[in-house]
Amino acid sequence: MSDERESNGPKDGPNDGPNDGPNDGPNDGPKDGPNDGPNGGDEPSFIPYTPPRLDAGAAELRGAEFEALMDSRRSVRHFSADPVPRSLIERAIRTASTAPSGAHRQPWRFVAVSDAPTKRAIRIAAEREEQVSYGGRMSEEWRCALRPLGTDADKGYLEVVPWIVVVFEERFGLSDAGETIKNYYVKESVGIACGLFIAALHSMGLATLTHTPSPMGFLSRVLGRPANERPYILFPIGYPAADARVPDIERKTLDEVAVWNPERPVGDDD
Ligand code: IYR
Repeated sequence: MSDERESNGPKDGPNDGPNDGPNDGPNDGPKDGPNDGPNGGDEPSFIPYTPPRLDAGAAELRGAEFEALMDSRRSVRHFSADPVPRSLIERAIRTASTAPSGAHRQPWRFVAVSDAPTKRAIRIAAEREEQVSYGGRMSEEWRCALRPLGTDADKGYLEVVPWIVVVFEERFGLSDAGETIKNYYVKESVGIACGLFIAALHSMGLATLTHTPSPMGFLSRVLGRPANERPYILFPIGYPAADARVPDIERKTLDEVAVWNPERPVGDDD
C-alpha cells in the first residue's frame, strides 16, 4: 500500500478505506534506525494479571447484555445539535486508548473539535471532495453499493453535531531528539481503537458515523497536524435527531460470519 493516501482516490472502490490490508506490518514505514523505540533494549517487566473468572451463567448473562447493547447501535446521519459534555468525549477517547497495539506503540491521536468555525471548515472541505467523488470519481459499482444507504455529497451533519473527532494514525513516532521511532501494525491498531471508541460512545447513548471523506488529506491541513500523522477516520458525534431515520438493513447471521474447525488440506501436517 502506498504511504500517500492523498493519491489514493475513491476510484479504487472499497479498498480505498482505512482497512486496505494488513500492509502496515513490520516492513512498512520508517526503516530500523539506531533508535528502536522508547523501550528498545529494556528488560521486560511483568506484573500479575488475575481478572475475576466469571462462572458460566454470569458470563452468558454479561455477554448477552453486551451483545444486545452493541446490536442496538446504528450509524447515524441525522443528528441533534444538543450539546454533549466534553467529559463524555474524554471518556470515549480514554476507552479507545485501551486498545491493544503493535509493540504497544498506541499509534493514535484523537483530535476533538467543538468550535463552529473549524467544524464549518471541515464540512466545506469534505463536501468539496465528496462532490468530486459522487460526481464520478467513485465507480458506478461503488455508487450502486451505497444506494441502499442513501448517502450523498451533502455533509450538513458536520456542522450540526456538537463534536467532531478526527482520528489520526501515527505513521511513526518522533523522539525528543527528532529521530523517527518505528510503529507496527498501525492500521490494525488504530482500527481496533476506533471500534472501542464507537462502543464507548454507544454505551453513553451517543451516536456517531464512521465517515471517511476521500481523499482526506485536507484534515491534516485544517487541523494543523504534523507530517507523521495521517487522517484515518472522522467521527461526527452527538445525539440522534428526534426524527432520525436509519437504513432498513440486516446484520449477517452467526452462520454467515463464523467458520468452526475448518478441514485442513490433506497432507498439510505442519
Ligand atoms: N465517503 C463517502 C462515500 C461513502 C463510502 C462508503 I464505503 C460508505 O459506507 C458510505 C459513504 C460518504 O461519506 O458519503
